[in-house]
Formats: sequence, structure tokens, C-alpha cells
Amino acid sequence: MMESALTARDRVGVQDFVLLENFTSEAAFIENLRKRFKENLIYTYIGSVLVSVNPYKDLEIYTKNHMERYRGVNFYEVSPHIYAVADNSYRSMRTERKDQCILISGESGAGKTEASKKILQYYAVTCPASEQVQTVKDRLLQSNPVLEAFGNAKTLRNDNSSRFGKYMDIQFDFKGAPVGGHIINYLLEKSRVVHQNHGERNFHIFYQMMEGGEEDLLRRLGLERNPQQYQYLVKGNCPKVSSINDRSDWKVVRKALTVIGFNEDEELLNIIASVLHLGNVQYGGEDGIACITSDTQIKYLARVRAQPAQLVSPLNLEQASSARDALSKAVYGRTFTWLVNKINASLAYTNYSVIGLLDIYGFEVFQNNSFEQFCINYCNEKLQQLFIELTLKSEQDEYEAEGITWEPVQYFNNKIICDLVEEKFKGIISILDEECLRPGDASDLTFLEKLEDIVGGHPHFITHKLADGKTRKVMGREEFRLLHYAGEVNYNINGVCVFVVLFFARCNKLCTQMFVMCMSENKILRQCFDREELSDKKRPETVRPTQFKASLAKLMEILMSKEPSYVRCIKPNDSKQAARFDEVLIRHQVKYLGLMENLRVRRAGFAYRRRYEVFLQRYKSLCPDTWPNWQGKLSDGVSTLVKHLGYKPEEYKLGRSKIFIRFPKTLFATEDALETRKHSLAITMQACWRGVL
Ligand code: AD9
Ligand code: MG
Repeated sequence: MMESALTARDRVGVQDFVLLENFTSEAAFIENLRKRFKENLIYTYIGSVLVSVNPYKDLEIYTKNHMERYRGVNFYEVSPHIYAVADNSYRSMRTERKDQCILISGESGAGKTEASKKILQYYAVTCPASEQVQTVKDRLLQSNPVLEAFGNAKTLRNDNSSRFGKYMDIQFDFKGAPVGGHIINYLLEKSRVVHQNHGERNFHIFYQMMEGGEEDLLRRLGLERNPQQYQYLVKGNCPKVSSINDRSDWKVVRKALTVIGFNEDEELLNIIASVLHLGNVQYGGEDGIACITSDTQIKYLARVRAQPAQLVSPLNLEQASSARDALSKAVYGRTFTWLVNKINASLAYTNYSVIGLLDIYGFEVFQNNSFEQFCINYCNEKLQQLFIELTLKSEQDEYEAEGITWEPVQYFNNKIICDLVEEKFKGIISILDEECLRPGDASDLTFLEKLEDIVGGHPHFITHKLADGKTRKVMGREEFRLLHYAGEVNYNINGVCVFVVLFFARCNKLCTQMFVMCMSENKILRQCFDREELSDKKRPETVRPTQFKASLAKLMEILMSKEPSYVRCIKPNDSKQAARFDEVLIRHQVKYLGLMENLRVRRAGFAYRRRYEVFLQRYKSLCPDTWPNWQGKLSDGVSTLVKHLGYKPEEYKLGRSKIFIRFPKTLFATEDALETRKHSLAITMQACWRGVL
């Protein structure tokens, strides 16, 4: 027996949360997600925002046929899909000549990177291509395995976790063909180079090289085919991962490097090997002064220009090991940035129309949160602010400006938290920066004291000190808590700021100089560390927080200049299993992603709005009174047009300069009418031509 439409909806839920009857209920929201997830329907809209739940299994929904199905069709006519978002952005870019960006967010393992790859593949397959364009497409696609090898790692949450943030511009020519690209990387998790938690790994490239590297390559690099031999690879005690084939991935990466046009492979691998050797450098020594005791490593490191004696530095054992690790991190981090620049050069970017893809780490809350999490969460705070700016607030502001009645939606504006972090002189980053550069007795604790002095009274900042001078027992003395828009996070300041930043910068410089001297044969390294920086003329790299703040501000600027689309990714469970819907975990993410708030605004607002002249220009041919040209006031023209089209009063509103349409279906009907007219016009034209010929 056939299922009725009603029972079908009961079974699979609604494909746009806007259609939920009880749209303010979180339980109804989650129930809808659950129903759809059970049916393998992983995508659902909130208006134009796509919500995606990671299926943790391969679904047959990414074939070429699927891509064709989404090409050039209206957003709401087909079932929700990442391809619909990709296509919608592409068409808006083409028809409205406005740069686009697609912001993908969600926590680790939620499917952000997979989503961004699917979008890229969609463009690679569906956009027009010439031979030259094919090369760019290949390079765009091949940049992924390379960056993933160097920037992704197995973590407890995700076997292929991106340990850096990525913004990628895909650039299109006037025919709509992808002709270039540009990548910006953010905050590579460099600490992973020297330390991994139990059950986690270092970056993939180390294991790929060790598993897949040819015998003579490994011999030249002085490496043994055994990760357990290397201090930097043993900490997580996890050399093999069942879902990863390092050997075949190695082949993929080598091929990708060729496609991108690399000819410095060996030098690049030399650096990777050097980092491993560096990790095995042992220190010994008397009188508390460190000197290197491991000759073999130095032989490969130095090749051998400098004598081992030259590498003795006036540091004690602990300082020497810390300096060595700081150096390894610096070398790896800069090589990564060099790699990104190299890929960018191969993508030959110039400024046409652009679609940007942002795949950036979601909110992170661990047992122990350090400076790394602070930066990541600050970034998410900024992205939320952008979301609020661009959708919630601007939507309300626009209705107000247009004189359209609007029921105000209550929402939490997280600007107050962004200010707490980034305000000049008074924000956490400024305070940290100042404390780092202060000579004398600066330490982690003086930093915390300064924080207490300056931002202690802020409603989103808490330490162990209570206002009445007593202490808050549940909090340690070396941490502060931020009340983020998404929830509370305690940050440990131990070693986070002054020590790491200042101390490492100082002794790092000494070692860096020596290292670069030793490795001066290596072109890549020579480009990574410029001479001036090493010669004490430049300020040391003490200002990482400020640099990060500046790069985020720049990112916000880039995003603000574009029309955004949003993909919100959700992880269904913590065990990477298919078909397991962990309600507690999902509810948490719905909250952190601000989805309920988003839904309330969408439901209260209008689906579509356009300036009168744009609307009239596009649809005037559908009404004899507005065709070919409307001579009167624009608003009267639009009013005449929509009345002719049979719009009902509840379906639209006319503002000062724009028309607002409440439901997508109204607009689709108008679009369809336009298509029909074009089609019949084309047939008439053909008939005429035939007549002429
Ligand atoms: V992290 O913040 O980089 O740690 P992501 O990027 O959000 O994280 P990722 O895209 O890497 O997560 O997805 C994690 C894993 O989930 C993938 O390796 C796939 O095994 C799985 N996944 C994600 N999306 C899909 C999908 N659409 N279909 C099938 C998927 N599997
Ligand atoms: Mg990722």
C-alpha cells in the first residue's frame, strides 16, 4: 500500500526546520533531525542555512548524477544537499556579480573538511573547463591531500583531524570556469610536532614517509622504517590507525606534489626528516650546562657543516630540550606556511569573481584548555559575531530601515565577549601582549593578576578570586574562566603566555641560527627564516596572540565583503559509528551552533528581498504594464507587477527601496513563469529563423 504524504512526513520529518509546526521547541528540532538521520537524510535546511549530520558511512548521494540534479535548480525544489548550497552560491556569484563565501562550522569530526571537499568537487565537475582550466581544477583538488598530509593528524575525536584552519578562495572567470585559487592557513597546532596525547598521532606525513618512502630515500635521509624509533612519534603510542593506509596515502601525496608542480620534494622531505632527528637529539653535560650527546642525529642534521661543538648552548638540560622542541615547532610551522605559499603560487591567483570556503576548527572544550583552545574559541566567538552581524542583526536593521514591521527577536549578542578578548589596552590579548614584552619579573601569575585587575569585574570573566576577597574553591589558581556564547571554558595559564612566548623566543633564536646555518644548503629553510630576523634587528616572535588577532580581523574583513552561506555540521556520536544518534551530544551542538536562535529569526522573517530596480529588471517581462519599460516610480512598478502575478497581501511587503517576499514558493512560481516565457520565446524565435531560412 502506498504511504500517504502525511505519514511520509511523519517518518522522514520536514526538510526545512522553518516548516516545523512547533518551531521554538528544541525537542521538536532534535526529533526532526533524528527522523531524517534514521532515513539517511543527513541534510536539512533552516531557511538557507544547511544543517548536516555526519553519517559516518558512505552514502550514495555524491555521484555525478546527483551533481547534475542540483545544477541550476532552485534551492528549495530539490531535497537539501551540500550541492544545493554550492550551486546556489555559484549562481548568485554569476547572476548578481557578488563574491560569495561558504562558512562551514562544527566541532571536531562533524564533517567540515568533507563538506568543503564535496563543494570543491562539485565545482570541479560541473563548471565549464578548457585545458588550462583543467590544470587549475586538478591543482585545486590536489592541494587537499598535500595540506592534509602536513596539517592533519589522528586525534581521539577524528582519524583525519585538520589541525589548522583554512580559508580557500576559488576564483572564477567571466565564463564561470574556475581559473585560480588562494589559500590562507590559520594557527597550525605546532605543539603536535613534539608531543601527542595518548592514542593520538603526529601529522600524517611522518608516518606516510616512514611507511611508503622508498628504501634509498630513507637511507639518504638517515631514517629507519619504524616510527617507534623517534621520540616525536612515540608519545601517543599509536603508530597505526585502522582507517588509514599510510603507504597508499604516501603515493597520493607524492603524485599530488607533482600535479602542483613541486620540484623541491627532496628538500621538503629532508626538513621533515630533520625534525625527527632533532627530536632524537639527546643532551647530557656537567655543571648544569647542556651539550649534545647524540652524534648520529647531528650528522644528519648538519650534513655536516657545523661541528657538533658549535651546537652547544649555554642552557641547562631542561632549557635545552625545550629550546630544541621550540625549534622543531618553528621549523615545521614555517615549512607548512611555505607549502601553502607554494600551492598558492601554482594556483596563479588574480582577482575575478570569488567563492571562499572556510573550514575552521569548531569550539573546543577539553579537560585542560591552553592557549591553543583560547585562540580557537576566540576565533569561533568572532565567527558567531559575524553570523549575528550578517544575518540576525542586519536582518532586523534592514526591516527597520525599510519601514517594515518586525517582531523583535531576542538574541544574545556576543560582542561583549569579543571585546573582552580583543579590546585595545583593556582586552585579554592586549594584556597578555604587554606582559610578554615587559622586562623583569613577568610570569604567568603576574599575567593572571593583571587580568584580575583589569577585567576582573567583567561579567564573562571569572577566576578563583571572589569579589569579597575569598576564593572560589572549584577553580584552580592558575586558570581563568571565560563564559563564551556557547558555554564556559576554563583556561590554564601555566606556561601559556610569558614563559612560552618570551623564553622560547630568546633561546629559540640562538638555536634557530645554528640550525639554519647547518641546513643552509636547504633552499626551503633559507626562505623560511630570513636573515634579518636572525640577526637581532627584528623584534622576536613574542606577539603571537596579537598576530592571531590581526589575522582574524583580516579574515572577518574578507568574509564581510562577501555574501555568506552557512553549513553547520553536527557529529552524531563520539565513537565514529554509523547510525548512532547520541541525543545529549547533539543537543549540546545545536546549542553551540546557535541553531534554535537561527530558526526563530528565519521563521519570523522573509525568505527573499530585492531592491526594486533589480526585481523589476528581472521580472518586468511578465507583465504588459511593466514591459518593456516602467516609466513611473519603481515601487509602483513592482506593485503593479506583483498584483499582475497574483501575489496575495500576506505573501509580500513593500519597503522603502525593496520588496520582501515571505515564502520561497512565491518567488519560485515567479521564476518558473520567467523560465516558461523564455522557453516559449526561444521556440518562437526558432520558428521565425526557420521561416527566414
Ligand atoms: V576536524 O575539526 O578537522 O577534527 P571535521 O573536519 O569537521 O573535523 P571531517 O570532515 O574530517 O571532520 O570528518 C570526519 C570523518 O567523518 C571523515 O573522515 C569521514 O570518515 C566521516 N564523514 C564526514 N562527513 C561525511 C559524509 N558526508 N559522508 C560520509 C563522512 N562520511
Ligand atoms: Mg577538518
